[in-house]
Amino acid sequence: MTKRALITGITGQDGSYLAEMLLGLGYEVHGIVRRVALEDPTRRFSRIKPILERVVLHEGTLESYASVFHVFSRTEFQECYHLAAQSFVAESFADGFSTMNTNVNGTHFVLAALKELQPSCRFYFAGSSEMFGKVRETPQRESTPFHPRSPYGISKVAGYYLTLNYREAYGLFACSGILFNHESPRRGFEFVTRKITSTIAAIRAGEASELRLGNLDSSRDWGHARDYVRAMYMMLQQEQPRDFVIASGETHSVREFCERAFTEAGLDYRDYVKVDERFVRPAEVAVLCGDASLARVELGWAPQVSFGDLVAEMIRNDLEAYRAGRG
Ligand code: NDP
Ligand code: GDR
Repeated sequence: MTKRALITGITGQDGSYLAEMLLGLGYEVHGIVRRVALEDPTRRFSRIKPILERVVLHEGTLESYASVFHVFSRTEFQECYHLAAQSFVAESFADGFSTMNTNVNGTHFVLAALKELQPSCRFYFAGSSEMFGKVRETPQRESTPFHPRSPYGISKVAGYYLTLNYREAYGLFACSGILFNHESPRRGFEFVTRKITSTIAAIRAGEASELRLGNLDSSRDWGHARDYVRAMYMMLQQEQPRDFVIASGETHSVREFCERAFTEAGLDYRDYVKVDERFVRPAEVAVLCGDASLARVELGWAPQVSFGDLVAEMIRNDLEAYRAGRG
């Protein structure tokens, strides 16, 4: 029987890679998209353009239980990957209320609709290393206590516990991936890695002269999104639902990312990078480094793309986009 999967957030970085992977595995892939996206398909569907004809899109928003309920009342799914969220940490300081609304209520709506209508559908929640925040131990693993440092991090802790509660209280096959930062040429432009690589391409094209960043000393455990969506899929194929940390196990500072990326483009980052207080966060997560041993042992998951290859791929893509007039 063909398996049917629903992806919330299918237009995002992870949603687009996951949709491609599931189509490749023979799944029928459905996604929830917002009305604003349907009205602006050229821009909003850019990541899923190559697969648009092969996926089924449902208009809906996470802001409304009725909207989510409606999707589950019409089609039966075997797997649900709940990726939709306000995912930009800095924005969550600017508007914590809407971040909470989308991320906490949105997750609760999906879980409640599943329990009501499709209790046998397997559920994946997109948890985050931001839940560890002010870290209590390094590297961080599944048992490390949470100490979120932003409304976004708090919303993900709430989503994690909602998922756990629906598993324990109602027997749903519901699990959370605690994913560390993962990037790609499809990363949104406001996230630091893409901000760096796209600005370098603009500098090379003579359209920018500097790169203004916040905290250069913060460090992240960066992997490639394609590797990380594979882990999401693997989590839903387990015999029993269980939560996993997904990480590369390496940490690099923002400064180091800059150094690599500028060097890759034949430039010296010290000539272009300026620190700008506007990009410094009210509370920062200083260093993240994950321990994905459990996923290696239990799921057989391991990342395939190294930090160096990730930076090179992102730079190549942005330089090429400028050359082709798509910058
Ligand atoms: P993106 O920001 O690229 O994508 C977010 C998606 O959520 C988009 O499809 C967006 O739709 C959708 N969305 C946002 N708000 C709503 C809403 N109110 N109703 C319906 N859809 C909505 O995120 P990523 O792909 O990078 O991340 C996927 C998930 O994983 C997120 O939950 C994120 O928090 C989490 N995560 C990401 C990590 C990373 O490093 N990338 C690490 C750990 C967790 P639209 O296109 O219309 O805006
Ligand atoms: P993060 O990603 O907050 O880790 O969340 P982001 O790329 O935004 O920041 C990473 C680090 O870089 C520092 N930084 C800057 N960040 C941005 N965006 N812009 C800047 O100019 C800048 N200068 C320095 C930040 O302070 C931070 O320390 C991402 C998102 O995908 C979340 O949804 C996800 O849950 C986590 O990764 C894991």
